Amino acid sequence: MAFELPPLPYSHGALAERGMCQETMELHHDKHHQAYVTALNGFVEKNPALAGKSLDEIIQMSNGKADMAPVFNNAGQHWNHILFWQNMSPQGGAMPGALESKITSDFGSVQAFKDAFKTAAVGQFGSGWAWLVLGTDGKLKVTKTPNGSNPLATGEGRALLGCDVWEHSYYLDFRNRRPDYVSNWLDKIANYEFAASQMG
Ligand code: MN3
Repeated sequence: MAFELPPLPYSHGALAERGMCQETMELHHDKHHQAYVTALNGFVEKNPALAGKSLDEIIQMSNGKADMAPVFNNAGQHWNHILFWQNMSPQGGAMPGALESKITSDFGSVQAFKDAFKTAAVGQFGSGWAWLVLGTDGKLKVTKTPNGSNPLATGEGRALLGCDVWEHSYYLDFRNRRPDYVSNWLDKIANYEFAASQMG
């Protein structure tokens, strides 16, 4: 059973007024994410060891193996983008009380969380991701990963929010201004309702 590109949970233009235009979404979802899925399916077809494995299993099997780096990168990016589309909303930016309380408890304040997330996102040299993770110690933390890696691969905990800081995610809307993209994403686009639902 081949991996498939999931449909967006909103229209391509749904985030345009919030700082992510329709063309960004068309390229990012329909072209970039599709390319990761197509490449991953190609690797699975050629490698019997990958046949029938789940996406999580493929990420864990290929993690840290130099000869499987292309498999890991494409599987990781498929996993990351499945989460990313759910991590955004036309009603983004509003934080439910339970998550706000947890963030205030673990970071000191919502602003301190946003500052830490922005520092991670801006400080990721080159392509990668910034994450809000529920750690194995039960505390929220902010992490970053390069390229297609993610908290599943690093074992740092459960990813609640992931922000794509590859240039394809922001260049049409913010050009080279990654800090402005991340601030806008946290304030107007991030789906904190979804993040809260993942705390479990
Ligand atoms: Mn991307």
